Amino acid sequence: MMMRTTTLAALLTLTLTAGTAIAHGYKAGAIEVEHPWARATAPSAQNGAAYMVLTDHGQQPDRLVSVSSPIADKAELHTHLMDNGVMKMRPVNAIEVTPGSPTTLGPSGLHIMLLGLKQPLVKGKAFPLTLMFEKAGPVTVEVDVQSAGATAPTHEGMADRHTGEHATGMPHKTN
Ligand SMILES: [Cu+2]
Repeated sequence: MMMRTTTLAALLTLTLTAGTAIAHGYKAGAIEVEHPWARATAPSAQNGAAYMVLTDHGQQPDRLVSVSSPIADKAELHTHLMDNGVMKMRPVNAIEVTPGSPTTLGPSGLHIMLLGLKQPLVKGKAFPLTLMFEKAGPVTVEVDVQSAGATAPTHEGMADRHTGEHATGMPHKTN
């Protein structure tokens, strides 16, 4: 038991300091996971989100059914919905991946929610995230942490829907 814990800790330390100079695509069976990334979080932030592109190179549709990461208490599959003119996040049971039609997870759309962060997401670092596909099985990817942007997701709904490239500057305070 002792040894397992130590190994896991060593592995975690290694991956957290590995940085971004790794070729950044992963495969699970016919599923390709491209450029997993996240936004840096404020030190006080409880939650973060991870994004990526999922491509199915096979013949059959597949589904991302669960996610986990050692850096968060819990990880969920989420989408954004408009509710009375306010963008809100909702958990979904699965994210579909269809041959010939890549599924993009990104700000203001489908995303992986990291709940109860054990440490802030720091720009320039990376963290492991395990994706479980219904057919293709599990794959662990390294998520690159990029700059915070002006509108890091919060869990209560997002006032600013335009979270794209022009977002710069201060990390969003989430509590
Ligand atoms: Cu969310």
